[in-house]
Amino acid sequence: MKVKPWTWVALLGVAAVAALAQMQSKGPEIRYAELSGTAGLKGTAVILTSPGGEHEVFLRLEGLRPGSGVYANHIHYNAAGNASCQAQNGDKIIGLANLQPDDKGVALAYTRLPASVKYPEGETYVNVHANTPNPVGASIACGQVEKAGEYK
Ligand SMILES: [Cu+2]
Repeated sequence: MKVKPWTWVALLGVAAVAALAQMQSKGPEIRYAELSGTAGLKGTAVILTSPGGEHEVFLRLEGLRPGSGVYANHIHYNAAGNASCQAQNGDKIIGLANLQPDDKGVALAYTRLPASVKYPEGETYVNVHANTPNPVGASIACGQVEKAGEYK
């Protein structure tokens, strides 16, 4: 029997999906958030959870005022699993490294969290807080965390 060309395309497709699934089984679980906020603040958070359960959080925020100090930021969640930026109802937090803008107003922070920190169930968001008048003030930038991929 002669195999039609489209059959090969389909088989290659299946092989590619299987290969990707194989790769994902060894890779980290990936979450991300697109942050936006007051006065043109915007940024991105990427949260990698290794198969061993450790987390690495990369956060970049631009639009801060150069020389304006350090900014507290956290992953927020709650017991109901419905934490949202809009509601600002994530009353439980995982602390992240402070953000400090460079001379262009861009801040980068990297945080490693041990496997003993379980990533919260349900909805979570990354919140950056004002640093005046209190060291941890109101939200100035926020992004809802989405899941980009996970190993099975
Ligand atoms: Cu917070």
